[in-house]
Amino acid sequence: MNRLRGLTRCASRLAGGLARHGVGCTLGRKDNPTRRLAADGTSARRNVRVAVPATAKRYHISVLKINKRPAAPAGRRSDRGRVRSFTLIELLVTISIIAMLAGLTLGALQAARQTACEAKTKALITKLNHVIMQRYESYLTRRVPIRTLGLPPNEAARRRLDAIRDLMRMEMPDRWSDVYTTSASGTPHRYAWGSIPRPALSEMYLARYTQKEPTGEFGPAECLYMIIALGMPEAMENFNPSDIGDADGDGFPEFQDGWGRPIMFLRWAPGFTGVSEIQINDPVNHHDPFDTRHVDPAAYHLIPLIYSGGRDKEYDIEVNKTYVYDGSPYDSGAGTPLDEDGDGLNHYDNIHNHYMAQE
Ligand SMILES: [Ca+2]
Ligand SMILES: [Ca+2]
Ligand SMILES: [Ca+2]
Ligand SMILES: [Ca+2]
Repeated sequence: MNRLRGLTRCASRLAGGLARHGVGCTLGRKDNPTRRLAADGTSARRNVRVAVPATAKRYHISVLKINKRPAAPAGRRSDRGRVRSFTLIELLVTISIIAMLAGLTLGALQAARQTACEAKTKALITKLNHVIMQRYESYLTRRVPIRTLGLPPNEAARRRLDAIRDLMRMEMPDRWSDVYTTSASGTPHRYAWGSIPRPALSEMYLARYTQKEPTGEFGPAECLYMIIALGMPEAMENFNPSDIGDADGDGFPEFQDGWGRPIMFLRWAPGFTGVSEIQINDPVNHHDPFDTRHVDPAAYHLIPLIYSGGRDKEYDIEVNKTYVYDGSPYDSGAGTPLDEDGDGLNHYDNIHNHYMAQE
């Protein structure tokens, strides 16, 4: 019993000492605490057991939460509820990470959009190539209204070749001057040989032109649309309304690429020979198929060029607007890479049919 009293006094002194250091505790029997010492209103507790002999009744000291600083006054937020603010560096790092992630996302979206534009352009040029080449190759067997009876074979072949080229120019114009003028030395709106009226399709083009005069911009693209819309109306079902627009608002539509720019057209593009993979300046091995008797020894196979400016929307391909056909398809220089705006050649990203025609 004396030992128990001694132990109680010891525990009491310990609790008092803790209380002087801001530690709240209770002292009493475990199942019935009898005294509370220096309680400060906190809730969390942990137990400190005091070793006692096995014969003694168990006492325990419950050590309440240790408060190093006084409890917050009423009406003031405690540490637990206080929101920790960011430092400037943390804020800048966070903004940088967000900007980097946003940049990556926007970059991926932009790349996907460009890929979609390229795919649309390639698909459209493939269709245009199919339609135009059908028309172009039909001239291999087209009859022309010229008289060659009694002429030497080569002379007859020469006249027929000239007439076919005249017919192509009139039925497949790639500039408005092909519609409203004639060859530099020929009869207006007629074949070079003889006084033969221009074909009916060419008359339709002229009527369309005189109805409302187009602006000079995008003439080759407007001619491409007109060739198909007026000359091959059944082929128009291959195209969607979204493939067609009027970039210069002159009432003469154009087929438009994935970037909304007109798709250009050159019936003959001799200057593109150095760029093309299928048009080779080799009159011997790639002779003009319309010249069956080789009456034009320098003539190599010309293939219509259908092209988009590509991602940068710049064509940088010579059209030679002032050129007027005068009997030779090879002297216009049309199709030659040309720095139109002085910022360097931008034709490398162009999309055209001189690659895809091989696929
Ligand atoms: Ca125009
Ligand atoms: Ca137009
Ligand atoms: Ca380009
Ligand atoms: Ca350029």
